[in-house]
Amino acid sequence: MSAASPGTEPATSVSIEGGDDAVVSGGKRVLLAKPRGYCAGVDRAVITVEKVLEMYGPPVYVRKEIVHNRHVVDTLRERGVIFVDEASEVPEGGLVVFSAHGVSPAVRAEAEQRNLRTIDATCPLVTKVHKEVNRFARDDYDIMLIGHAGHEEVEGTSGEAPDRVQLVDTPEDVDKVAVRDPSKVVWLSQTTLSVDETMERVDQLRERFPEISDPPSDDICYATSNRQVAVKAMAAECDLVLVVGSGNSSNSQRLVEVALQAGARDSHLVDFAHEVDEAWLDGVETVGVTSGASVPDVLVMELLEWLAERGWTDVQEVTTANEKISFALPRELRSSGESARSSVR
Ligand code: 0K2
Ligand code: SF4
Repeated sequence: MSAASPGTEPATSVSIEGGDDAVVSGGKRVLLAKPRGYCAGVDRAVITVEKVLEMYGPPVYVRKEIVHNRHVVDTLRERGVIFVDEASEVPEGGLVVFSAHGVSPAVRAEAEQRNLRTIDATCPLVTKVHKEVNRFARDDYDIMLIGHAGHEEVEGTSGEAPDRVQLVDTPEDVDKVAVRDPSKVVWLSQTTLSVDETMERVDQLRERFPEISDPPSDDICYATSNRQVAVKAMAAECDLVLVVGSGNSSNSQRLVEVALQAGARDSHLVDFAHEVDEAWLDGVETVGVTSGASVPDVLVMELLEWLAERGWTDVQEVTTANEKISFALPRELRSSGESARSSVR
């Protein structure tokens, strides 16, 4: 994995800002990770749905959750979005948005067959992995796709070349894969995995297939890895790390695991501040706070208020990188919203 992600300015050192230990009683403090929350692909996907609603009016259909966040999905549903599991649930001729996690060619074909109008909110960094799968399949490679079984992104990516892609999720999966020619094997990955766990899987694969090729560029995206670096920088100082994010959000779940592996005494994933169990705070002085790439920052602000009401008023931001990246909207929507920011934030 490269040291600096594209679109990211690495902080020259870990900076901690905003605290004043002298005025804090009982050593209670919050370390707030930066970067956290919305990535460029999520912002683009949420704006896409908002623009489609604005331009065409409800009902707008979205296949699967546009991003894996309960608040975002509930808010858009209230505005007239109908979330469906499959394109087959959209009325003939209707308008459907594909989620940020991407879709397989079979899903596109089904939509076309039903004469659906489609708008694709797949993150460009997911599309990049689809293109890699196509390229290596064309060159007749066996592709080891490291990712979580059943995750929508993995279903879409492997659907590009189902005969050539084998999924590697658990350590045991490495023993199960079979290749035709050990000199023509490549590993690719889901964008939202734990960087460290992925490298463990790669090491295992390399033991079996010493000639395995690496992806042309990192598949785990800048946002996923930056959020892991930030939580790692503060975890060892934290008695508790609270990660705001939904249970089905891979990158959010990974932040809990990374926090624990990096030395946090305890860590939990919560959708909303009211889900924090007061018992988690027993004996706690330093609370770390971060959020997944699909999480509007308003939810983090609510958690900080909740903590402040209980004495954690000293908030120090721990900055490990400054993200500058943004993506253009899907072509169909560009003229009306190029510089917009999503309102569900
Ligand atoms: O982390 P996940 O892939 O489960 O997805 P979200 O929580 O929706 O985060 C945005 C990532 C979307 C595509 O990579
Ligand atoms: Fe794109 Fe990464 Fe965000 Fe997924 S987490 S939407 S790949 S930027």
